[in-house]
Amino acid sequence: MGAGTRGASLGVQGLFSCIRAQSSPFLANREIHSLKNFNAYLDKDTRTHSFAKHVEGIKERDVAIKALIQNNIPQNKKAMFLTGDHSNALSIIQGLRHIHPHQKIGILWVDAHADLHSPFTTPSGNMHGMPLAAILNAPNIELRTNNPSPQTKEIWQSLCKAPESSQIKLYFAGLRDTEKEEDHIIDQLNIPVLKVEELREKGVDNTVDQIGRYFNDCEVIYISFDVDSLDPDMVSYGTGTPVKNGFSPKEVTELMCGIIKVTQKVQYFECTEINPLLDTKNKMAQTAFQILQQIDKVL
Ligand SMILES: [Mn+2]
Repeated sequence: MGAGTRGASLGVQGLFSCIRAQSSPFLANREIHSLKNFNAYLDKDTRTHSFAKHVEGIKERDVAIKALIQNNIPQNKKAMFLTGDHSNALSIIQGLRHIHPHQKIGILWVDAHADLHSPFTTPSGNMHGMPLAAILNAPNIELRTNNPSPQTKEIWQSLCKAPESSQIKLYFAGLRDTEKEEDHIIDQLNIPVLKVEELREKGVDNTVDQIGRYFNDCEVIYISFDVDSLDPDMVSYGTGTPVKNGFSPKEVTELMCGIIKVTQKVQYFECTEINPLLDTKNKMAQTAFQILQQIDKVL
């Protein structure tokens, strides 16, 4: 529902297919909770919500995601979230803030995009570009380009609500396709950004130390891995918004595993935006599964 291109909802099935094709024990002995599919909302008229497409469905899913987290993930439990598009992260992180109401949560956002748009600035209306603006409650009214409907504004505001005592500290990795409205928030809130070239110049160990230090005052860390952080020419175009010149699978694996090992605070890991309909032979899901296996060993 959050993506502009259809097919991301098949991403998790694509991942499960390749796990099963390899007869991997990855899914065995694991507590698995699934969410129902809300895609009937894709067939509804979206004109009321042109600056937050399918936001009614995303709101219904928000309630379901938060309930799933509340009922199944106690505060000390580790969890891996496999999602269709990146709008899910909005509700996952807001839900996790309810089970960590007094803690500072570090977020490592591994993505080609900053996902910092709001209904007031979005050029597309696609909500997978908005999760972080909701989480940071940064609607960016000063740079508004759109006039969302009262109905959109009301639902958007409800998605932005989180326990006030929970704090968020964000670090970007792999950003290379942002808009000026997003750059404004990055500057304003002083959010650090690791570029692909910077990782190559400094090396993984130095980079991991630097990010680890940044998260020193966080009690728990969430890594959000959008597969479009990967280089499509090296890996696959099986994702909704591919951007050239991204990380290699090895680089992104070493970076994320390094953060997990150095901080010992990563409790939540998310993998998102695999789109098998845009892929050849499920290559993106296969690559993501290789990465997930490495993550699972150290998480
Ligand atoms: Mn994203």
